[in-house]
Amino acid sequence: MSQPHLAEPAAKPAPTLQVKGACPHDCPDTCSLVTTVENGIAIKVQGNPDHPLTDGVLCAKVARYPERTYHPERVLRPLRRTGPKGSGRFEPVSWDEALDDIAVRLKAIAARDPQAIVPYSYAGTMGLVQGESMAARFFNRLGASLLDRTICSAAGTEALVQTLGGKLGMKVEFFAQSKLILIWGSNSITSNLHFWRLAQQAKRDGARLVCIDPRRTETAEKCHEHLQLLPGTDAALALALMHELVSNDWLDHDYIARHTLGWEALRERALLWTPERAAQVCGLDAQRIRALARDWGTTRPAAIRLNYGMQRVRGGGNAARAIACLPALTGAWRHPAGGLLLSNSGRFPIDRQALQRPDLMPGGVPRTINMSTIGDDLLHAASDSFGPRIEALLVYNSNPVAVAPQSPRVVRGFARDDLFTVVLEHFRTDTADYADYILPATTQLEHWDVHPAYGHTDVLLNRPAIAPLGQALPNTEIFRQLAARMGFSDPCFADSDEQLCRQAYGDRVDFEQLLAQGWAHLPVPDAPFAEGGFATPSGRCEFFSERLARQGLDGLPDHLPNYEQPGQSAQYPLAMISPPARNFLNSSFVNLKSLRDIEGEPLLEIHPADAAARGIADGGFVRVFNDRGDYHCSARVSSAARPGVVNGLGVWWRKMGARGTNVNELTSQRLTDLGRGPVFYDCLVEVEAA
Ligand SMILES: Nc1nc2c(c(=O)[nH]1)N[C@H]1C(S)=C(S)[C@@H](COP(=O)(O)OP(=O)(O)OC[C@H]3O[C@@H](n4cnc5c(=O)[nH]c(N)nc54)[C@H](O)[C@@H]3O)O[C@H]1N2
Ligand SMILES: Nc1nc2c(c(=O)[nH]1)N[C@H]1C(S)=C(S)[C@@H](COP(=O)(O)OP(=O)(O)OC[C@H]3O[C@@H](n4cnc5c(=O)[nH]c(N)nc54)[C@H](O)[C@@H]3O)O[C@H]1N2
Ligand code: SF4
Ligand SMILES: [Mo]
Repeated sequence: MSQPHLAEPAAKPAPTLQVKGACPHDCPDTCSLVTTVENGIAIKVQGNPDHPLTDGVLCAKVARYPERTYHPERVLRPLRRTGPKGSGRFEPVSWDEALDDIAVRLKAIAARDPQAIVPYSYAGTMGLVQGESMAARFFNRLGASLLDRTICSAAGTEALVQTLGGKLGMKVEFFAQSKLILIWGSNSITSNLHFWRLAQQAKRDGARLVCIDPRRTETAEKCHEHLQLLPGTDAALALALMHELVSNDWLDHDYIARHTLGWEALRERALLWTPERAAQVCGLDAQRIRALARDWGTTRPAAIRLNYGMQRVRGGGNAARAIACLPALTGAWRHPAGGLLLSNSGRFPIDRQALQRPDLMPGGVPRTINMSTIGDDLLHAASDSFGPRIEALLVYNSNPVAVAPQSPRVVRGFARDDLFTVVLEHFRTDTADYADYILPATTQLEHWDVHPAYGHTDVLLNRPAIAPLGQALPNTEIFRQLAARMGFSDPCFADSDEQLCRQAYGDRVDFEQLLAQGWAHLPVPDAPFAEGGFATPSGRCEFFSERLARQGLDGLPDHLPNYEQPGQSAQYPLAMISPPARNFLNSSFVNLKSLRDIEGEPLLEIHPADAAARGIADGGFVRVFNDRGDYHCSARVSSAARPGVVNGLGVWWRKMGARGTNVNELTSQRLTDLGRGPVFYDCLVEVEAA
């Protein structure tokens, strides 16, 4: 625990507080925070040394939270647009003026059809309270369109649901005891730092670490082995591993017989995937596939840390399904340090009925808008199949103009003069520039919340450490006040944030412990599937999914080639992926100078051979383009990129990038095989020196 500032030359000792909170970001680690407050000012944010997984350590981003919180560009008053959309010209107005006008506008639209109003929110905060609680009640009561929140994890989620029965997996702590860890589609040092510490512990105890990633990331460099496959070819690799498990009989026949479904069919499918065939598809050497199969088939305990990076392609759902079959084949689940972890967020159900109150919906279930196609949807005319044209958009906890695919379409949609847009934000993001009203929201240091995690199995409470800055209000309070103006009188609109925190888990979590300690372990089993007990309809690990077959889909996992495959187009010969930059979190933190200075500028990594063929020099300015748009940035000539694949590190604010562009200028709005998720990493481009 940090010491109060003793060196301060204060006449009287400053009242120093240490307040426990939770990191709100969309990161698997969900760290426990300790904020040091002096005279009402947060001076330091540190990792809680008493929370085992956080262990006193934060990433560089959140360690800079005071810089973000007290940033001179925080929006601290409601703002009304005065210039054309996108111009960023606003004037301050009072809360009453803003909320009264917003309510009048929404009432008029709702009188025609409330489904013309669309909420747009994602993972600015993962909190259950400042995320979908009061906001969801508001939109449910209004009868607004529903939002399918697909932008991050939809394909992988659906894959886990179909295969294991839910977002369930190993307890992360046990990775420290694994003897083989496949880090698959994840740059752990960047995006899952506290897992990486466990992997390091395992490595010191003799574990072998293998990274499977098209990019030579900082994580790949520190693993014993790196399989630098082509993007979107993971299912082929997984099937070839199965081929070898079968051929060499590295199978746990007892586990397969008792706890899986569809083995005969999967076996036949796998036998079609010789290592040679997969090697061609993946751009790998067949011998290395064989060696990896041997490792997986003969090492105990063996574990896979899968992350969402590999499911952002056409076949992402099938690929995650194929990988999720691997632990059952070898009985890896028998040991707590064996199996797989993508997400554990389904481990302990949240009381969403209580938080979101779907029973408030006035009519039937409204139409659903997929957040991953917001560009097209904003430009969609009314039709029988689509429903009403979108007339109003209320954005909170998200920056879609920067993060949603195919931004030229997104920008056109947001620029519509007949669209009424309200953005609840901390900053004037790319999205806020298109708002009719920007409403100042509190940050994590200023409000209550409760946080489940997807990379571990603790729940955390976030207490406000400081009073709201300026006129900022929590999202909940903004929707409470809007609800009052809309005439929504259900008593649930009066629930306080602390009450909402308690409702999230009801009495299944000891709230007094959360208040006292800041976090609580959830009661979850150490080895969830040691004795089977999968959450699927059959109770087995479903290699074959009857539910998928009934939807007319393949009941078995297979390799589905990318929509945009390298070699397919002479015009656009390079595949582009756009994984996260280490010092940003999606588009958050891009406006923090200290972090932006570390990242430097928007970059495209390109292999020396691809660069040479195009006369591109390291550090030179390039135009990256396809039929969807142009992205301007600097080239980093590096073998971090494999030949034929370029890496456009994300996700910069457009207005801080060159010529007002970012990497989503190029990505498409096509959707994944399962879950209707985005395909950010399924994208062909060409690059030229500019
Ligand atoms: N610092 C930082 N941390 C973050 C984030 C961030 O933006 N910055 N984002 C957060 C969010 S929103 C999420 S969802 C999580 C998870 O975040 P993810 O988006 O999964 O992030 P990464 O761990 O970087 O994993 C992506 C990795 O997958 C690789 N990859 C791309 N295509 C393929 C493919 O086809 N196959 C395989 N095998 N690999 C592929 C990329 O090169 C990259 O190294 O991390 C969170 N943590
Ligand atoms: N090309 C490409 N695009 C990607 C990705 C990629 O890898 N490549 N990753 C995708 C992924 S995995 C994800 S999850 C999405 C994420 O996209 P978003 O969900 O949009 O996440 P952020 O970019 O972090 O933006 C969150 C915004 O919410 C605001 N915010 C934070 N807390 C609060 C709050 O309490 N109240 C209010 N009102 N606002 C708040 C922040 O200031 C920030 O501007 O991006 C996706 N886009
Ligand atoms: S972003 Fe992740 S690693 Fe950083 S403080 Fe938050 S939870 Fe921890
Ligand atoms: Mo995400």
